[in-house]
Amino acid sequence: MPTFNEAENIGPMIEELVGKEFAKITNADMHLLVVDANSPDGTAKVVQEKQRKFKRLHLLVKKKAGLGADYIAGFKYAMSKLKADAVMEMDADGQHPPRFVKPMVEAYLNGADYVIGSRYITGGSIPKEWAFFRKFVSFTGNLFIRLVLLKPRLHDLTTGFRLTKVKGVLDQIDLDSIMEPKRFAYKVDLLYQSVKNAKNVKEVPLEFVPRTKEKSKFDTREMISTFKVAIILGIKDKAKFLKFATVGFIGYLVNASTLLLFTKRQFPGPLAWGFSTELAIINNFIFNNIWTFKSEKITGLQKLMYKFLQFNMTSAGALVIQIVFGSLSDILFGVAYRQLALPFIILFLVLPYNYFMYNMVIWKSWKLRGAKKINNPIP
Ligand SMILES: Nc1nc2c(ncn2[C@@H]2O[C@H](COP(=O)(O)OP(=O)(O)O)[C@@H](O)[C@H]2O)c(=O)[nH]1
Ligand SMILES: [Mg+2]
Repeated sequence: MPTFNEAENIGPMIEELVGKEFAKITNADMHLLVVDANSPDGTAKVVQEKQRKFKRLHLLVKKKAGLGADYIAGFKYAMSKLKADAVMEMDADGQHPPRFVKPMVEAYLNGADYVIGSRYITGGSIPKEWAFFRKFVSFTGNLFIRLVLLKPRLHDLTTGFRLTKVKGVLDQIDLDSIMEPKRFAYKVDLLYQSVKNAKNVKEVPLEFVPRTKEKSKFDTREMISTFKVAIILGIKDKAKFLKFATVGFIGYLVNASTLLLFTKRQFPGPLAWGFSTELAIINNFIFNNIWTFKSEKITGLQKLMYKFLQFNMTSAGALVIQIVFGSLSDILFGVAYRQLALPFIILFLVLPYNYFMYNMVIWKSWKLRGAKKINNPIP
């Protein structure tokens, strides 16, 4: 729990979290580590007083280095000094109500290695008091990051309330090279890397409540840096994208050459088009499977058949896009512009569509258990 000038909030927070909530969690050894950025208002003193009452309360006071950097110092302390099995991120100002800690821990005990306290799933919420514009920015900003990072299945990528298993997830991340450690944007990079390492990601609802005193430190600069991190992470996967484009191009060559061959052999029109297109689809499926998405390679005859069928359906979706937007272009610009319209439609619609579907449907690499199972009894 990072603090900067939270002297008023930290006392009641410790009482509620350590005193009340930790007592309800009987099958995990819960500790609170406060990482104070040398707050001039005496936050650390309040914590020290509470330490006399609570044995499982720890304090790390350090020079203010920004939220991300201070969190990282906290993670390192938790891993090396406290031998933590998992760490949580949580604000001190009451915006993350302590009663949501227990379901997060339950999700972890039920096998999740990364748990997201989510404001955008059923049961979660952003403050009703927020003005419409703020709600809009929060939701669309988050949606933008979901799409850029190709993680539309996760609903809250910017939440500050999360649980990370140390072994296999946090200990695989190079914490010293996290992007934007001085800003809130570090959260997006940390999430991206954690989700990559995690085998079982789970979202648990969080009711995000408004801050009681003074205003938020999140401003336009923070927002821009958050988007920046998302975009950089998004294009980091460009090696994969290049392979995808190469396979697509080879698919085109297969399509064109076999069409020529079938035309020479005087196949009936629909057969020539149908066979050559299907050969291109088969080519794309095989090479994407063994090359572009080799780390998510589909194996086993049954799964291959199922995925190949799905792949054909995805390709049919691309066909629909071409028909709809091709016809639209015919109406708007006339048939004479078809040769110009085609590359535009392929480049800006079909390619992103295919890439998205391949990543999210056909070669989906990560597993997300639904939020339904949150209330499972702890085994
Ligand atoms: N250690 C540390 N804590 C910080 C820093 N900036 C903010 N915090 C704490 O981080 C939490 C979230 O900050 P807050 O201003 O409430 O962010 P917001 O809720 O997103 O507007 C609070 O507990 C703050 O006290 C910092 O630079 N260092
Ligand atoms: Mg806050």
